[in-house]
Amino acid sequence: MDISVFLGAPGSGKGTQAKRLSEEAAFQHLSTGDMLRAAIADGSDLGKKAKGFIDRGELVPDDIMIALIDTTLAKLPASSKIILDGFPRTVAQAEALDNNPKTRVNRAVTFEIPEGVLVERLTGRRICSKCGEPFHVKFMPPKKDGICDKCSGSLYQRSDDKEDVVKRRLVVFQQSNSQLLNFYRTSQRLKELDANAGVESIQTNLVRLLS
Ligand code: G5P
Ligand code: MG
Repeated sequence: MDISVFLGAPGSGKGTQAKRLSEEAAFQHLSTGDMLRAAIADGSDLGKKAKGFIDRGELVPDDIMIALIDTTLAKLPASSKIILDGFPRTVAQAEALDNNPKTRVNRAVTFEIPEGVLVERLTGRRICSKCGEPFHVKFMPPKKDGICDKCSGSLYQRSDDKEDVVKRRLVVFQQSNSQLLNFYRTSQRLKELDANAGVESIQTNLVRLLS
């Protein structure tokens, strides 16, 4: 497997860019946040365990997340080119990937962005309930209010994109991010991306970093 992990603050654009690359190039996009939200919508055991943590803006415990990603990766062919969006969030999760030779991470891209822009990006985010396309009420508004440009699905706001939860998510991110960056920096796998540059130019730079 070829595994790239996307690191970066909530709202830094990981999901937006990973979705574009999975549509335009041969990358498989795996977002642990999307998996957990799907589990909550299904009412599964995993969803029941994760919901409280997500709604408070806290991390879901490592043992749950490591088991989820292990099972997901085990089902994929060895030739897969994978983007992990939102995993790992802790050094324990990063070590779990590396401990299995089949899932050792090839590179980690950190989405660098000034913290000041993130609250507005997150509280203004809207997502298509049908195809998952992300929009923003100000920066990427849909052509028709509340309706997806791509598939005409209706747009919704994530329950953890309310301002108080967003602020907690940003604090939680700061608590573990520098250790995670050090983990990949010391093993020469860390690549820095300017994530405050416009969607198209970010994508061009990203493709270069992933090749
Ligand atoms: P998630 O789902 O992984 P976060 O908090 O890590 O959530 P999030 O919020 O999904 O990350 P993102 O994917 O980086 O952020 O951002 P995005 O959706 O692409 O873009 C945000 C907004 O900015 C959108 O409106 C978009 O249109 C706009 N935008 C994007 N690019 C640009 C740009 O270039 N310019 C401009 N102007 N705007 C742009 O995790 C959710 C929860 O799940 C649990 C945790 O509880 C977590 O809080 N969880 C885990 N817990 C433990 N371990 C794990 N590994 C976990 N994974 C998930
Ligand atoms: Mg995301």
